[in-house]
Amino acid sequence: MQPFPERGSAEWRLLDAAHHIHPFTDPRALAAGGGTRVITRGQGVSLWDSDGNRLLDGLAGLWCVGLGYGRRELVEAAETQLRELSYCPSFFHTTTPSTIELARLLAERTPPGLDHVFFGSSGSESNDTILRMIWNFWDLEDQPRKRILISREYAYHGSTVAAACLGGMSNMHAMSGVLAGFDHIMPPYSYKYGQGMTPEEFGRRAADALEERILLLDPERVAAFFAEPVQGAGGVLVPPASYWPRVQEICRRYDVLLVADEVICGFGRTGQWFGCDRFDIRPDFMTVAKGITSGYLPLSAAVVGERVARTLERKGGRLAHGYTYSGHPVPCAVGIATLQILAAEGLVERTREETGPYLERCLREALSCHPLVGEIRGVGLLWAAELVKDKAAGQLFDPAGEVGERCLAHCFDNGLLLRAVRDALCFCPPLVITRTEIDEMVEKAKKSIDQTAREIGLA
Ligand code: PXG
Repeated sequence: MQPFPERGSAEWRLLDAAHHIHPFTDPRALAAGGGTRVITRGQGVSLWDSDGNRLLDGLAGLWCVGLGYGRRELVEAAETQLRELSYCPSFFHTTTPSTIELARLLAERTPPGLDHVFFGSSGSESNDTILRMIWNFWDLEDQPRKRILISREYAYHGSTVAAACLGGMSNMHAMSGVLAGFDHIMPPYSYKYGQGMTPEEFGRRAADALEERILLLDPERVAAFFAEPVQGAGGVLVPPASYWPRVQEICRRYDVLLVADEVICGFGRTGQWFGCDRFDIRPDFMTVAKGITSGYLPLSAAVVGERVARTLERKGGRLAHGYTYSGHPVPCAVGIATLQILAAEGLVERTREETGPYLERCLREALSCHPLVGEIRGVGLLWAAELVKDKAAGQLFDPAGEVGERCLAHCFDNGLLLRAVRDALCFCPPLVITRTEIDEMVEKAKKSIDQTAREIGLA
């Protein structure tokens, strides 16, 4: 039974405006746009709103619903666990079978040497966990001066205080400042920073920015480098092949720990189980969340590599860190079921060999020659089409974001949910998407881009 009454769309909108604060939303813009869209149902890659309109979800919720909506197996996994044991802490020398089993499965699936798992409920929490472990690690290794964290501009690592400082989003820094000890370097965003260079050259240049910063700050003070294999919410920034090998070499040279934030890239998104597999990255930590439960329930994990795990175990004593929901059995049960379905249905391979390449082909055929589209970039089922002011000159819009916003509104009206990062239209559909649904998604996106181009006089 539904625990709330039936209400019409207008009433939901009024109540929402009165009582609900939306994340990353300007309330005045929300009101000016007619209020919130109330989503009531989902199945596969489709969502329906309270007015009965169907929307194709091209963003897998918020980069998370890998298996699509309405999966019976995930609902049953949650229900079975809820009936059997609805909660149990992991604090007092206790835990549950689903918690242990998911930790085992993660250790098995992640790259070699990443075998120890600390659970949380969000990517932000797990990045905070990792950060505390890093500082603790360097203290235990008698290098207490190693405190500085480096990440990249446009990085998103979460919204807790530490994660917001770690991220490189200027609007977030503007809201509450950045604590000392967090530093940001240029991201491998070739369209913006790499014009005139070959991808090989630019990849090295972007990686060298890390070395230059470490030297500037003093290697003895730099604790770790946090980075996504492919920056997702930064606008799907795919690094050139030369980037990751060099970044890893630099981290090793200056003994800087490497954290791979796999919150978006994990669980098949790039056509491999993890972005680390795709780019041959061997990090000291991995952050996972989102796709781990296909977004059905909140769950995240800090996966800890051998070097840090050994030090914490031998010298760390009692870990002074933990969340009420660390290792919660219900999301863990859904996580197990998610991993099982990903494997049983071959969704990682399918993304790599079939749907990913098909999406790329469709995007290139539909949009490569479009006067508004400067670049199409991506990997697996994670893509972006960068809308630009001057395609011939490789020039972005300034200020950024207005055209992307406008295009997104057309997408909505055309029954397609996407995300615009600045002016990059991002595609991150559920991994279960079919070719026919990919056709529909790209067709609707093209129609919306055409409408936008006409409006701004670029068609
Ligand atoms: N790391 C990465 C790489 C993420 O994408 C987080 C950490 C934080 O996870 P939680 O579960 O704390 O949200 C994320 C989350 C956007 C958007 O605007 C993206 C995310 C969250 C909110 C908005 O695209 N990613």
